[in-house]
Amino acid sequence: MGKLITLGEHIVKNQDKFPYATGELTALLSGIKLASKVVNSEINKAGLVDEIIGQEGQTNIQGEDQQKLDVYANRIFKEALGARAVVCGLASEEEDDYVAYESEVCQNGSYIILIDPLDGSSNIDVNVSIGTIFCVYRRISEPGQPAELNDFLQKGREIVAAGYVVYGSSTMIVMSTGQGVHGYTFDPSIGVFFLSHENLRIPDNGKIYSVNEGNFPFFDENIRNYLKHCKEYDPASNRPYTSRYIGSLVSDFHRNLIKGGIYLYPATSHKPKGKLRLLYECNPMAFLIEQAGGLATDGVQDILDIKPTELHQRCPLILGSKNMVNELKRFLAD
Ligand code: AHM
Ligand code: MG
Repeated sequence: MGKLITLGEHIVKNQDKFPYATGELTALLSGIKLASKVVNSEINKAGLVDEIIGQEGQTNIQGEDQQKLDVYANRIFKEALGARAVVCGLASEEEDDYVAYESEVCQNGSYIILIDPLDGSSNIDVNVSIGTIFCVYRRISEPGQPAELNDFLQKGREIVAAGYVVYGSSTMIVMSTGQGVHGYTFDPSIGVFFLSHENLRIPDNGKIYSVNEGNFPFFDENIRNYLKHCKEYDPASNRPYTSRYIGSLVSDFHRNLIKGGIYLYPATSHKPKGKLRLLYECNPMAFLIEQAGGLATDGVQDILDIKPTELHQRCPLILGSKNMVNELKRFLAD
């Protein structure tokens, strides 16, 4: 690339192309940038500071143990966005209900955010990459009032911006405001995200399939047949495919985005709606993959066309390279 362009500069350079060019979205994205730097710094200490690793001693609304860094990341994003008065409301995997910011200046904000502050956090204590996932909508309630539930229950098609932070071998923000997907890599020595991956496109064909195959006996027959197909020997169609599963959605997604591939977390007999949450896991990733030229479906319809009914609803997720997703859809149609 040869040019040093920071995330902040790149956002400002492109802000006149944002759907509503008021500067508010630019401020919101700066809030995310700041919070992710703070969270990144804390995550990097996780191996050193024993007290940070382990259970917080609380469970979230879905009955899962919260780890300390989940709680920490949630607080940092909530405070960074609230203090800068850039959103009127936030919904988070770590909050039972949505948060409607109380200050008058926040209530005048045009945007709401949905966030999974630390996804894949069960991987922290084994030094595996984890991430933050977010998406942003225009509110549909009247400005000047507290945010309402309906602001959060919009279809993914209405997303204005979405992205993730991957806290990995290097830390990156990958995001889209609806004009393609761009990646920014963090230089920890000077505390700056630089544009490193401009206009990311997922290859139409890939060779990687990512799924928790331990769930094989609990999948529908069509999914089982597809997984057998992935493993068959057929050089003409580039099979067998390569199996890669980290168990950290952001990391699995990021690899497949760069290399081409398919990620699936289908329904199982004991999780009939799958595991992942529509509003702050599936929708942002579906927005990004479509922006990068790929597809995302729950097996029946595009993820972005699902009308949400609950904040924490789950849904099956299949997403990735266009031709691989279409191939899997043919198995589902059988
Ligand atoms: P979390 O939000 O509790 O961290 O769970 C989401 C994670 C995803 O990152 C990952 O893709 C999936 O759960 C892995 O689930 P499993 O261990 O069932 O394969
Ligand atoms: Mg999660």
